[in-house]
Amino acid sequence: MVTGGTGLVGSALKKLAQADGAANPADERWVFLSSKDGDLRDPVAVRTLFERHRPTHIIHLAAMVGGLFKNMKYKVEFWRDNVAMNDNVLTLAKEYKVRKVVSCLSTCIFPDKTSYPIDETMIHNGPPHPSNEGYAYAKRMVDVQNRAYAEEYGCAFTSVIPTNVFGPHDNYSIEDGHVLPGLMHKVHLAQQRSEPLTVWGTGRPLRQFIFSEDLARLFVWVLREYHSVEPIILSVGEDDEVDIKTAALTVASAMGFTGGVVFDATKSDGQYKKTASNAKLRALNPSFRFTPFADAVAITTKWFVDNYATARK
Ligand code: NAP
Ligand code: GFB
Repeated sequence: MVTGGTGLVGSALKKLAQADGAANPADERWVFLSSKDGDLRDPVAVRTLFERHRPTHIIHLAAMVGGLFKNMKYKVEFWRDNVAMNDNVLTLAKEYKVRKVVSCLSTCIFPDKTSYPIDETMIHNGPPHPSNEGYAYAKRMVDVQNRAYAEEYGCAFTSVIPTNVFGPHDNYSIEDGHVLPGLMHKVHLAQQRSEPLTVWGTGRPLRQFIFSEDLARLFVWVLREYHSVEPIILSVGEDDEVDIKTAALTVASAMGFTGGVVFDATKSDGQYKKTASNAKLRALNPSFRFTPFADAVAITTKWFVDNYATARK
């Protein structure tokens, strides 16, 4: 059972799980949930879902999610909604004896004042960047819950820590989305209006981006092959980190945008960097290969333009 099965990550997972010739064992049945199947903030709705589906394994993706600017605006809701969803899912997973739960943290929840590269042992070593402290503390509690359920009840609950994700089926909202989908939307509009592209902030912050379809492959690997309660970072390497300016120019190039690019430094840069190490992943899954960033951006921008009418924006 995949909660959040209709979002950016869930859609990539659905494409993988349902791909022709997917290496799924014959007895494997995947269920992808959206909020229309039940509001996970409501314990009664969650119980109804567990009664209906009796999941043996759960990939728990559902969350209130957004970029820097949405996080700055709605810290209360980011905390309350995510704490409620996470507590309901883990409580029922224990009650229904689910064999494994893989939940989702994020590299933005790590301490803001930290040494680099960040690794999995550093989650609780200090406050997160204030811009997303509502989301970050809610997510950090999943790690605490996972360890508590393992110690007290022997539950096989674990979590992954993806870096910034992008791909088809993202939320392309300029106000509430993440940087890459926001820039794709802005480039599309700038082309239509013959205007320059406005990049928010200075363009100097650094980010590691993971393609949603790569992340989906890693989720299936974690579900089947990773058996620790400790979180594992799922990210491209430190060397693949790019600054926001480079990311913006990569999007513009992929979309054939030739207009001007301006930087609105009155808008927040947010965290300057959150450079994460993927050494643990590389050690456990040495053969995994990431899609090159420019190729993944090209795939995503094509999807966005082709599906502009129906894309979340
Ligand atoms: P997304 O595109 O916003 O999708 C969110 C999913 O959660 C949707 O399927 C949504 O259902 C569902 N959902 C939201 N509120 C719900 C509720 N109250 N009850 C039931 N379902 C609800 O998010 P995403 O980017 O795929 O993120 C998936 C996971 O990855 C999240 O846990 C997020 O924290 C984590 N993550 C994301 C990023 C990133 O850059 N995107 C980075 C690190 C970690 P509807 O479609 O019905 O609204
Ligand atoms: O993806 P993003 O919104 O969130 O990236 P974070 C924000 C960075 O991109 C800032 C710059 O440096 C912005 O100034 N930026 C430039 C833009 N142009 C744009 C634009 O058009 N839209 C947006 N959104 N940013 C988030 C966390 O941090 O990371 C979330 O707040 C989540 O909780 C996510 O975990 C993965 O990478 O800064």
